Amino acid sequence: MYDVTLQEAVMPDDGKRGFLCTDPEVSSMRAIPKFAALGAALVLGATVAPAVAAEGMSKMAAMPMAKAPLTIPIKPLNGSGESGTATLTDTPAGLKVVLSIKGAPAAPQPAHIHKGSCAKLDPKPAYPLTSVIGGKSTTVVKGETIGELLGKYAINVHKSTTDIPTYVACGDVAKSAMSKMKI
Ligand SMILES: [Cu+2]
Repeated sequence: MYDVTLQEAVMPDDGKRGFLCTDPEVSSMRAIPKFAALGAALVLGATVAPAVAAEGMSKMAAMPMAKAPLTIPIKPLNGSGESGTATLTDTPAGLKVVLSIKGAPAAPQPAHIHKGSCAKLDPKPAYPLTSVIGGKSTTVVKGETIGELLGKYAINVHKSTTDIPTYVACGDVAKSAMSKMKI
């Protein structure tokens, strides 16, 4: 577009390398519209941005109430003394599952979403969750929603990586669990 000839040059004063424009007309005249256009784009960007933000806000306000997080209690099993909560949130990336367990060891404890309920659990994991370490675990399960899991799935925590068969905590993905929970 611009017929600008650039020439590498060593500045005599400090020895730093730089680029010099060899055509005085190009540097003084033709280069100006380019910067003027850039300035206009910046001004335009500044005025457009709030409009985009406002649109985003209205979209958020229009989201259904199902987007509200669901917190379920995680109850101890087999005398583990481990209990806490699982907070499920529908996000654009998938179902976010955050486990917060008290009395958990520092060593990793495998955790999953299983089909069924804590009382009658399908032993085969439906979705793996990030192992609980020090009582904490956060996972985003792609392609899942609270609505899909509600009343049909449970979240369980296993004793250790070497003792998977022993369950230490479990919580049913159910809305009724919320009312039983002490916040
Ligand atoms: Cu499991």
